[in-house]
Amino acid sequence: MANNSKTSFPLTADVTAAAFKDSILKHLNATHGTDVNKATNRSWWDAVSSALNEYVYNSLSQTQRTYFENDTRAVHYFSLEFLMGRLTGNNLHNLGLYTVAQEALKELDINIETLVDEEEDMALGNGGLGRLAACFIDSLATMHLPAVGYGIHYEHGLFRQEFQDGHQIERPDSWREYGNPFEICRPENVQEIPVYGYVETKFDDNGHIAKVWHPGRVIKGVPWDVPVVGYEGTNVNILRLWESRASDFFNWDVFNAGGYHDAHKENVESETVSKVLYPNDETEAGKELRLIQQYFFSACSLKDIINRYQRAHGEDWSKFSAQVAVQLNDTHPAVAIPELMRILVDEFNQDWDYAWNVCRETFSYTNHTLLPEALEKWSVSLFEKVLPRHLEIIYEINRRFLNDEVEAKWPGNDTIKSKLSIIEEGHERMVRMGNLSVIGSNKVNGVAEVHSALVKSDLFPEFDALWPEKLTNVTNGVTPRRWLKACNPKLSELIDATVGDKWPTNLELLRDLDKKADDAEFQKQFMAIKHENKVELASVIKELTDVEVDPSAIFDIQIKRLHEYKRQHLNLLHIMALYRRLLQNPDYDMHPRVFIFGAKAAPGYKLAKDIIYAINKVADKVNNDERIKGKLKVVFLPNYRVSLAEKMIPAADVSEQISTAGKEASGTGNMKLALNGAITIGTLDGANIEIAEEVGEDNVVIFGLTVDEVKAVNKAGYSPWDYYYANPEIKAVLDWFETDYFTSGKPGELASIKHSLLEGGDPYLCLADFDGYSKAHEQVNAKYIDKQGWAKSAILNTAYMGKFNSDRSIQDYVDRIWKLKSYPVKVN
Ligand code: GL9
Repeated sequence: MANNSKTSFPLTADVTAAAFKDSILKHLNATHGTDVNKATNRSWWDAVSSALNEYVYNSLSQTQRTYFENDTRAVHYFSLEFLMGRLTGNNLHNLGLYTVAQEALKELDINIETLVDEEEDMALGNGGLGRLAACFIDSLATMHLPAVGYGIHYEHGLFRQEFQDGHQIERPDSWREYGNPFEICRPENVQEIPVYGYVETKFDDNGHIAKVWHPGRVIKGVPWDVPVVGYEGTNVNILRLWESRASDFFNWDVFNAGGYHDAHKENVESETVSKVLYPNDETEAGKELRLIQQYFFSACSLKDIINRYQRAHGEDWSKFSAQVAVQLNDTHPAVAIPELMRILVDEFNQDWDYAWNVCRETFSYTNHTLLPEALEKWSVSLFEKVLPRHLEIIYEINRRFLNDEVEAKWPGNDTIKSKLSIIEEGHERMVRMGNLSVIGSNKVNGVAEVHSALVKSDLFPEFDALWPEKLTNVTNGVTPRRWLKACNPKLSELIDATVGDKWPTNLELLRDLDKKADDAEFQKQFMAIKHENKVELASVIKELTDVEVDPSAIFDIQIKRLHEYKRQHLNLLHIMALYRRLLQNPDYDMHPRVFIFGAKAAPGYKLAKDIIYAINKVADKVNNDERIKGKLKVVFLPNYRVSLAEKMIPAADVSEQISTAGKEASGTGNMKLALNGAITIGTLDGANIEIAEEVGEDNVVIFGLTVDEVKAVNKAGYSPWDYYYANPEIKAVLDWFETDYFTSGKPGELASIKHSLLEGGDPYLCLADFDGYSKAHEQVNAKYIDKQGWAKSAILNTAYMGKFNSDRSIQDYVDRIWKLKSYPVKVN
């Protein structure tokens, strides 16, 4: 590498390693108050971040000024989760400063990789939904689109996972215990958010009804801005995260009146709102605090948007929906709909119909799951307690919707009315946030073709009949900056040398790699890189689990939240079957395999935790069994998170995407793995279907029941016992769970898995798909042994993943929903 090499981006073209080094040294002292003799890794990381931020802040100011001066329409992405991961490497890459920083640090005798490992992941999300939000804001900034991400500044992100004797233990995540260099507090934009209390009905002089909400408490929202650096660094957008604090003026009265305890209690309760992220995965939280979180951040964000709007347009609301698009990431922020109604009607005295039009043109909603347990509902009584005025507004929205729109379409049809009503009648009346979201939005999208089709046909068929244009699809995507360029530098270099270096902003350019798919020399280079990545992952595995794995084995990876529908236990059943085959026949023909898992289970999800425990126990046994001669290894890496994914994905040969058809809305890990040259073994579910279409059927291994077959099986009455008795291997493996073979001296410790698959009815059809899955794995094995054939398929996976770029997803949102213009910033 040339000394003092320069970057290739115009913005940072003149930055030399020498200059960057000087900047690091300057900040080490001037910003962080230490010096080269005392500096710890943490101080060096701080200093590098500060040096980097000089460029970030310059672009940030100019971007915000450009948007303001052009009075741009902008999208506001409302999400309870942003799973950002680490920012140092990402921001260096996006500014084109990574190599410069690497060189500068080398001169200081510091390894850049050790340094970026100092950074805690910003884990303000659970999984795919939160990571999608992070990829989307990266694409928005890269595509020079005016956008703000809005969310919660959780003090604790997703829990840290440890294993104790194979059991998952949750530990608090304190990602910003000692500060975070990538966020800026903005006291000038603090908001006050009322909750609780009661509504008073008043009559004005003309006899008009006015509703006055007398809140029981006010929570202060303090914004923290995280700059979102687009690729090439010209546009820097903002992710604004709200921290809750006790409101000053409200509680001092209580305090002064001698109620120290009461004031303190209220302070604590207010600060609790942004304390923790709910660790649920596709389950409804159903907690008062969660509803308050949803309202708190939605209300803060709307006030913030309205303040900005009013600076340009005063109280002329006619341009509001032309300037402001709000995307609701799932139903979590749906309470923003009645909140905007409340602001327009109660605070700015707008006519109901007028306000309702503004609302409907402003909001759009993305549905991320069909699982009934994830469709949010709040009890009417809770709503009334926390947000009494919003409940009234919801009733009015609902009354007009049912009486006008539904009645016009289906006169006198009470069955349809009760299905479409925002209020679910029953022994406890509930507010259906999904229905509210559809009724209050102008577009509703699913996240992959098959999922969007099911949203129309199964979840919201009547809404689709009522508004045929409203329901649409935007297939998910992932940012190739983080998920190829930054995480797989060796492959990225090879790609640069083969198709040029423009692919990070135009992933379709990878298609040209297909010309090299049959080229023996290129195959060798491609697979050599995969091998080096596997060697690196092997050392991570050794460090984290003390298990030695052979990088020439097939690395077969399943990484995602732990959930029955994702079927980690199907993977486990198959591993146990392989183990059994090897025990029965030591010459059983298979290329050595390493099955690698990463997954957190929701703390209250008992069976998910049992599955983790079972995998760990089977791993212990298998990994230490000399009889199978190292042909089979199983590892479960603890604390799966974004930064660990970045180490696992480049090293995968096989990508496990084995959800029951119809259950995984899209998946995005499937995209990251295929992009890095892994071959998918998967069901026809979510985006797997589109991946198979893009990469071609020779380059994926598909198995299992289709969506329609799953429906048919369930309709006919599925009995897992049939498979148990018909297939001796299934029976043997299931019975194994009840012995103490894997839990010496403690028989029955793993029995809950067998139980769920038999007496429990096997709701996700593991046994029905077992045989197909097992045969698919034989196919994978045969394919791997054909070295050229495998290399070709791996290359073609990388080559044909262009569609799954999150820039393409964002372009679809822009064309179909947001109608935004891009404003590339000229930075000087
Ligand atoms: C999810 C879906 O389950 C995934 O299939 C989808 O890829 C993502 C993003 O659209 O959304 N919906 C959902 O609730 N989660 C998803 O991953 N869960 C978590 O984020 C934990």
